[in-house]
Amino acid sequence: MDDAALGREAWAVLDANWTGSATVPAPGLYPHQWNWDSTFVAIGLARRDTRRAGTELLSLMAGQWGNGMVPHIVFQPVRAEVYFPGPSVWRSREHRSAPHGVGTSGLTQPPLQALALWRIWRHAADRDTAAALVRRLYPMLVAQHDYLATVRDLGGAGLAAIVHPWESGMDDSPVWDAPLEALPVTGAPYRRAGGSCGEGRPGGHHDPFVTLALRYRDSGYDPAYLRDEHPFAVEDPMFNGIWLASCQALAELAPVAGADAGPHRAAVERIRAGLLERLWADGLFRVRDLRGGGLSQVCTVGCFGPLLDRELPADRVAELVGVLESARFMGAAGYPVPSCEIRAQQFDRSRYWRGPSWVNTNWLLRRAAAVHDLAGLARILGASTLRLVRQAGFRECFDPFDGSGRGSRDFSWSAALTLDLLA
Ligand code: 9WN
Repeated sequence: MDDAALGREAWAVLDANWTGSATVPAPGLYPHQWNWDSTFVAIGLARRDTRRAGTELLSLMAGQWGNGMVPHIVFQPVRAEVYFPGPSVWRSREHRSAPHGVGTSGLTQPPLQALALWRIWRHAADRDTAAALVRRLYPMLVAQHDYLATVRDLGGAGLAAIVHPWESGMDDSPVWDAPLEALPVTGAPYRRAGGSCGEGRPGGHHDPFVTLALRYRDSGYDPAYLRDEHPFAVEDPMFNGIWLASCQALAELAPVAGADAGPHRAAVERIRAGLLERLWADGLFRVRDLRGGGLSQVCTVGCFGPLLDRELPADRVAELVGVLESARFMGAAGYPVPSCEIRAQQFDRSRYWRGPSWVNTNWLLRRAAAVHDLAGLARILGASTLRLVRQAGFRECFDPFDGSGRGSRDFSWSAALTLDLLA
């Protein structure tokens, strides 16, 4: 299939998944607006359609809570209870800080929005529309970053902690196995519907997932509860690497919004120092369990998140790229980048975030390669991602050895990021 035909197919997927103000991740299984899915869609549209990319971000931010949190799901009213856990579980509307016109989850996802806005700004042909969008979104993004820097600095060292695996966007990654196994045993009053687990997902993880969400909800989404009692608190290199890149983006957008870039530059330094001091061990960034588990031994695609920092010291970049290109990851995979290192006992080529390759993480690593002037690596990541979607379609994820598709079909971020790769 030539580039033009692939592009047309990508647009068709995005149009089919468009609700009129947002793009759902895929037909069927995911009928609402998801935080980082929508933001990847905005990134994919940045060079193609400034207005639609902006609408995507604005509709997500309509779910932002008064405390700055951007929720991981903004529910579509018509299909409210199709997905579990739906709005009746999260009960966001009962919380004083949540928006009242729209139902949302009570958790967040990686803060990619400022990076997306920067790309829209950078590529927009219509400068006035882009500038107006920056001015509108800038205060919302500042509030989001303030929330992360205060409520989520559970380790007290400048990094944001996630309080549920769903917040990582990589739900069943093996890095959560140990913290989940260490959870106190409690009753699980809700069982997640089997259908929501989808192909290849370990249903066994979902009871602790729901229990954790309910405990946080029942605290009234209380920051003091998160700090003192919540049993899952983890510093994740991908979440924080994305946050750092978004702080760099806000520093560049601040003058457009008539604001001072200084606080964003300070945040970049703080997050970088936290990443290097707290998460770096044995040649890689690792996940830190703040509830006593220490640093994770297993290495996943998330460990490369801090490569998004264009000022990461060159020796660290070289070490990380060495691991990425080795037989632990790209070197032994036909279709990079496997979501878990191939030699790990937990590696499973067909199970969701435990082995398959994903278009969104390939895109992030390609971006990381580009900011470090690693043109060869960026080219390989772009070309192999296009090979995957050409051969198997816009699937949710892919077998890293034979490239066959896994999970949902017509998956929005796979289509949208393809448009960016083709541009
Ligand atoms: C829970 C929507 C989301 C993605 C995540 C992916 C999966 C949800 C689920 O689907 O998570 O948020 O139902 O398992 O892991 O990255 O945002 O596509």
